[in-house]
Amino acid sequence: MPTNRPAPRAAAPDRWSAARIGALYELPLMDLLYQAQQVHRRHFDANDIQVAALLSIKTGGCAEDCGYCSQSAHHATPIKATKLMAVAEVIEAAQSAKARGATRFCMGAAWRSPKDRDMPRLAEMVREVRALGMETCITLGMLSEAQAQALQQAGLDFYNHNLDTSADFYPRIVSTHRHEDRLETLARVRRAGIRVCCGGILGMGETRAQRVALIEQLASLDPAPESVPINLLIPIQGTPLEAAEPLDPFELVRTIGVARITMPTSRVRLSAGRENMDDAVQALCFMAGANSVFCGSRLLTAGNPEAGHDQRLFSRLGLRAHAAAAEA
Ligand code: SAM
Ligand code: DTB
Ligand code: SF4
Repeated sequence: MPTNRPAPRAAAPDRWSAARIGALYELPLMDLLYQAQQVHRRHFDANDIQVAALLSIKTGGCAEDCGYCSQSAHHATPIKATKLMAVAEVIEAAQSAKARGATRFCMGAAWRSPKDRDMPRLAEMVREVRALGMETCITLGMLSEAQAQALQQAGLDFYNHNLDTSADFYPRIVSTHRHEDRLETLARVRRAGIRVCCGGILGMGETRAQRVALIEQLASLDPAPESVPINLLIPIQGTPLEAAEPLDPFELVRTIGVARITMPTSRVRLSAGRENMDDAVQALCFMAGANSVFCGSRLLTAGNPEAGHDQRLFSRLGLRAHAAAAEA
């Protein structure tokens, strides 16, 4: 018998549980790629790729002990510590990146967290890069509420702060801060009204279950990060992870596909590790939903493919560099 009772409330939006994410990983690769492409095409132009440039604005001498990082003062790597760059130097680098086709400019500092006295200079960098019409992203370590607000005031588009791996594996990689500290900074960035760039590193010896847990945590941030960098470990001599077992490239492809499906509107960035990656593997990553890369022969301290190589690859694949940048 028909009733005039209101229809039951719509079910709560899908939560990506570990079981559901694990099931995506278990799919035959072709099925996972097909599903990821369908999701990708609903939200993005499948042949569009964003080109980002990266600049280390303060290199080395970091107090933290992240086991993968060339810039930690705890590891014997050849990286020399530098002071925070002058604004003019940063602008010059941003202008030349823009001339090479980058629409996003990411600035990275090897800090546990910035000092308050550095904030005015950092804010100026953000303002000036943005005035060039580029999208801005910065990564400075842990932030206080006031520091996050100062960056927002300067017009920062994205703050990068990675969870890097699952909460249970994190203490095996870093001992000088906690996974929860990362979450607290992410919450401050959100409260300040800055979009979040947050992802991780694969190939540090984590299990698939730990990769599942990382994606589960990223996808259940509310809202999910608008930008999700997936880094493949670049083993750095002198770090505890210098001899890490290389990851099966198809596991990287799967992780990108799973990130695409679980975070459908986020830009998934194929970040560190492309220098040693086969072009065909990169093409599979783009097919799985990656739609941004760093261009230029250096990341922060490690190598990256030459611009010419990337241009040829994009042209062989019919990929077009994304034109839109930040609204001035
Ligand atoms: N100090 C800040 C922090 O830790 O958030 C910002 C700089 S830190 C170098 C930025 C990110 O680079 C890390 O979170 C990590 O994901 C990535 N990264 C660093 N070294 C890497 C390596 N050897 N291989 C792959 N990714 C790496
Ligand atoms: C991110 O997730 N990857 C970029 C960016 N955010 C800052 C950094 C990659 C660093 C790779 C190692 C190096 O250059 O030292
Ligand atoms: Fe420092 Fe960031 Fe490197 Fe960790 S990842 S050692 S916090 S620069």
